[in-house]
Amino acid sequence: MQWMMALTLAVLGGTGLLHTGNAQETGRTIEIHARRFSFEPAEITLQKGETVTLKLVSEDVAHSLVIKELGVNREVSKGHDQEVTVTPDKVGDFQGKCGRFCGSGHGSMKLTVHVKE
Ligand SMILES: [Cu+2]
Repeated sequence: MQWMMALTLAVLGGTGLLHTGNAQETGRTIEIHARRFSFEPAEITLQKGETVTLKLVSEDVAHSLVIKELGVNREVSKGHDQEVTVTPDKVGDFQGKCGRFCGSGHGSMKLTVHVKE
């Protein structure tokens, strides 16, 4: 089922607003640590039009980072860092969350993404 979700997001991402992928693009890398029950940092700021690599690191169990509006949906298990690139093309504050149930505090795993002009 995961791949279907990824495919759906890829299709949605292709409709215009945003582009994500695994291309070897140079640019800023932001490391995001996931652990029960938070993301560290809990807030990041991106520039509109800037391609940034988000490096996901899990410190305990499997988590995922879902930022629906930026087309991000990536699972990360302990010891298997994941990189996902994102190029936001709209300004605003977007809410990321953990998409993989990881325990009682799962619902409080939030990541706020600010996209500036
Ligand atoms: Cu979780």
